[in-house]
Amino acid sequence: MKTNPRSAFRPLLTGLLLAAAPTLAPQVARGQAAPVPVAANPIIKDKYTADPAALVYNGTVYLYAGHDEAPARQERYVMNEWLCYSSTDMVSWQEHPSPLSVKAFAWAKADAWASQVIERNGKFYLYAAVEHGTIPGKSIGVAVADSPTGPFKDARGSALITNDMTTQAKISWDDIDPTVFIDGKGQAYLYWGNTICYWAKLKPNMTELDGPINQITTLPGFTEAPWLHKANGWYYLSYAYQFPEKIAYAMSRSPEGPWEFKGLLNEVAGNSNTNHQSIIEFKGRPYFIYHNGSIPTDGGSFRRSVCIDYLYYNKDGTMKRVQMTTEGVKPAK
Ligand code: FUB
Repeated sequence: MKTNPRSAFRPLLTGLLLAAAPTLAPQVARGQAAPVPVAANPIIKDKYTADPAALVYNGTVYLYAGHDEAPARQERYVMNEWLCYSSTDMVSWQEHPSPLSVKAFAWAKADAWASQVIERNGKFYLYAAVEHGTIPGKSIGVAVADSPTGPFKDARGSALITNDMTTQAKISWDDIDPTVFIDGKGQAYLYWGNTICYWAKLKPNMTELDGPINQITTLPGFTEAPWLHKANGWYYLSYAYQFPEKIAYAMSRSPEGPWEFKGLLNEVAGNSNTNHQSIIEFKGRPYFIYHNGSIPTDGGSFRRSVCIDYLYYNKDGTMKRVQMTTEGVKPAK
């Protein structure tokens, strides 16, 4: 397998997150110490969490994340399982037992990379990227559960997407970062990729492709981490842009495109070369969920942490640039 260039990245971005906290500028009298902010971000501090994907279901937000387990100073991904948290206010998060590990996919050999869960007809489908055991390269598996907290079981007994199904990219890790979406007519779509953004329809059973694998070619700087969401009649395709990653996005009137590039949504996240967003609306407010590397002192590109900040739309449907903060969000009512 070719070396992933990101493993050689040396982060130089420490402090970006803390620098982006304008609400921390109180009226401080001469000689008085500035108040210490209550840091809601990162939202989980006892584990390193990465690649957030949130699901809103029955008044609760379920947050799925990869588990960064690399020891301090090891600059490589060590990820063996996915994690699951839930909240009814976006501030208090309850941890659930790990819903899935790489071992649940008997055909896979390593790397519990990015995932997303979606509900259909009372079943919960978890799509995740893993390293395939016999077909060189990354692949995408799908697991199913009766509850959003799992436990999930391999839904096919084989990968849904393998590297030999997408030969256009000359890297072995282009089949990662699945995002799944069901439109108003009940058609399900899977989008994924690294360097190339792919998409395909899914059959109603959610475990088989329903047609060819397509490419989206109008996403400048596409690196990875596509995320599909809909708001106000628009479809939004946000994605990790360039490397180190910012988040950019495109808009369309259809989940099949054409996609019009709209620019940047989020800057490089503090002390992490990846960013990996998830966008949801909960109790009437849009949220931008991402990861950074800000946990002192060993946080970084391979020990990441999930953060949440508000997302705002302009009147014309475009999205305002996200302001990453230490304080995070207030309890949703
Ligand atoms: O967590 C492993 C990889 O890092 C993900 O697949 C990418 O999106 C990046 O966050």
